[in-house]
Amino acid sequence: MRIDAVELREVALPLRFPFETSFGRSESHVCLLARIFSEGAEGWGEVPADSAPLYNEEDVGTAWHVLERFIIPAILGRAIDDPRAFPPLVTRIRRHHMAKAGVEAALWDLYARQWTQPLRMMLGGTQERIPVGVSLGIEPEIDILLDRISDFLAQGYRRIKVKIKPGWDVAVVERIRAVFGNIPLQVDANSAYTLADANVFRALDEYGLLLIEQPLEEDDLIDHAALQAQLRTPICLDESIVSPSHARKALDIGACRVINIKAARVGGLSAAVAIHDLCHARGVPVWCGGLLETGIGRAANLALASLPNFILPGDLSASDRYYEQDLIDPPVRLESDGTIAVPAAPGLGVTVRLDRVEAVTTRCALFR
Ligand code: OSB
Ligand code: MG
Repeated sequence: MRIDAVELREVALPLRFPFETSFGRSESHVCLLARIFSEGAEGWGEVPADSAPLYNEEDVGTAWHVLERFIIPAILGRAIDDPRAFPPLVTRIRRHHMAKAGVEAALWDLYARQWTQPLRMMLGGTQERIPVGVSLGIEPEIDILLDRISDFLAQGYRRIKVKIKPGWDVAVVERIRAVFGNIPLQVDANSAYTLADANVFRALDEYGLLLIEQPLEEDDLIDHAALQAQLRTPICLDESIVSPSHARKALDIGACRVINIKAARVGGLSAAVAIHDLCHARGVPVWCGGLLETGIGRAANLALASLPNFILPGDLSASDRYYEQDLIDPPVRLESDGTIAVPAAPGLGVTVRLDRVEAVTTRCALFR
């Protein structure tokens, strides 16, 4: 695949409902879309960096800069016959994982289309339907959250994840258990606590949660190991696992018992598959996380989540969980059994609606 040109777009899609985490409140999803042109074909990838560096250190501005100056020049005019040849071309560029992951996803889309296979097959996926859950943000009042939970359970979502932060934690979980009983439930702190808050997690340990996601600092493994030793509930790391080597080290020292895999956080689908394989070999379950992706990023996440060790329900909700109108046809839909079908058409397996992409584009450039 000769890389003829790369189109970069910044887009902003309004969210149907504001989404609040311990690091802030979002009313729209701001991301970059990479479209790679090769020998008459094209592939799409999403860079789910937000408008501010709050989840990790990237935002759409840093991603654009690094793509324009370093990542795109490293591939333009080159023949890349396999997307696995891309990471070595950009390893000298430190981090900027979301920026790299968006380009790698577009290369995978092109590659799978060239083989007329769904991306799932090219990645070694085995599952055709993914059990999915929903991630629910912090609300002004618990009753609003309870209403939203009953709505999503009625739609068929298989597990509920709620965001927590200091002051919105044990009492919230207690109310959810009181109202909904023993539903599959987990919490995500997005790094809002320190080891000095261990008592909060010992209290949460009594509620039979599936897991506690990223309780402590985003760059920490050591304190997570100390906290995990005090809990029966598995700790699941998200922000702290930025590469296969971080995953290995976290498992070696007992910093977590579950990993949330996001290709965007670890530098691309190849690294995501490597973390999946490592966890599989060690009997550690994984699940596919999300970053509010449009259908373009969501389709790649679904293909990844089809690998055999993605055992726990993913944060892979339907298009209508976040968007009035997604950028793809058909939109991602929830089946009545609480699963989502992995696209079966070649590549990402979805059709990008250019008219809708144009309508939400705030910045666009073509590099050739
Ligand atoms: O920590 O998993 C997270 C959204 C934005 C940033 C970080 C996270 C999230 C979510 C939502 O929890 C996942 C999704 O539904 O896409
Ligand atoms: Mg998380």
